[in-house]
Amino acid sequence: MLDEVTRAFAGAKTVVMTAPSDLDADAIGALEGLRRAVARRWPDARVQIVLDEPLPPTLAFICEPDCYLDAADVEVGPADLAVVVDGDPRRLAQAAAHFEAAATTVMIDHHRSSVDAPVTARLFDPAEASTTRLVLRLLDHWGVALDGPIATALYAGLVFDTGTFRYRNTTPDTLRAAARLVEAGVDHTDLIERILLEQGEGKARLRGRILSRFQRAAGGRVAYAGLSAAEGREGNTGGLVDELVFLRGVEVGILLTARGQGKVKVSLRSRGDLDVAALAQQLAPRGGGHRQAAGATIEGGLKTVMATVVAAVEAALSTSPSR
Ligand SMILES: [Mn+2]
Repeated sequence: MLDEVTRAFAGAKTVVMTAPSDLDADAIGALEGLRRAVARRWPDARVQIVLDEPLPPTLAFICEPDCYLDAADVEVGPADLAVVVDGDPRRLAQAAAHFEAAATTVMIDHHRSSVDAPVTARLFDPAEASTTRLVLRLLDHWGVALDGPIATALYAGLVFDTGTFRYRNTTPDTLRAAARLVEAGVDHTDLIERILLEQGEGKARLRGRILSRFQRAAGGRVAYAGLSAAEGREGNTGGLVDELVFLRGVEVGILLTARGQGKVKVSLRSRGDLDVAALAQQLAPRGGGHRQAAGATIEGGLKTVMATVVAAVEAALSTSPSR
């Protein structure tokens, strides 16, 4: 996989890179680490990053914000190589035109639901904690030495996707990679405060609403809460489902956020045996993610979708013994 992906980069004079929406620290960290590494390894290559949504302002400090362009503002020209990181290219919107116009396509990803993505070459490992860990593998293969900005970008993805080394995807290799990145110049505490601990006032208030209104199902093994479309606009809901799954006795947390236009965003977290990526795929054709953290967008009203999803989780749990 490393050789095939390296050959794709080595032969490219023009490269377009992207990541599907709901950009997080792993997606931006992977794009930035890769952008800087390509600039060092193949300085003559022209690299453009095109996105379907604006760069999240809270992540601007881990990258060079001017390099992140709106896919709709960039003319589609057939690049030699298109790269998608941290997600399936079938989830791209405007950026899909850029991706599909390229002669060669590469995916660097760890989402198990991306396994059958239609690309020329891939660096894919669903057992890997973050996409930035895969990018570090590639940098090592290329002989690109770590510097402060690259290490910071890669570390951002590693701490975000492991919840600061708390989730089950944290392995001895994850911690060794983390140690290397910190040695290369990451400010560990500053980065974790900015990426995981600090929150906007809107998000803090949403957290309060979720914690004051959640309900339980399946004999207490499930905790779920819903937010209206208006509430969902008050703040970023990323990661708030963790408040539900880490309630004592709970194995599956479900956060449902109405998105307007008859759609509901569903976030699922599991800390038992239930594979929520499989469940998300069953609930919606584009649903998916990781075994313990997944999501889907489902058509319908908040109450109807809530009833459907809770029933699906209860049915799935009924075949597995409680912890
Ligand atoms: Mn990721």
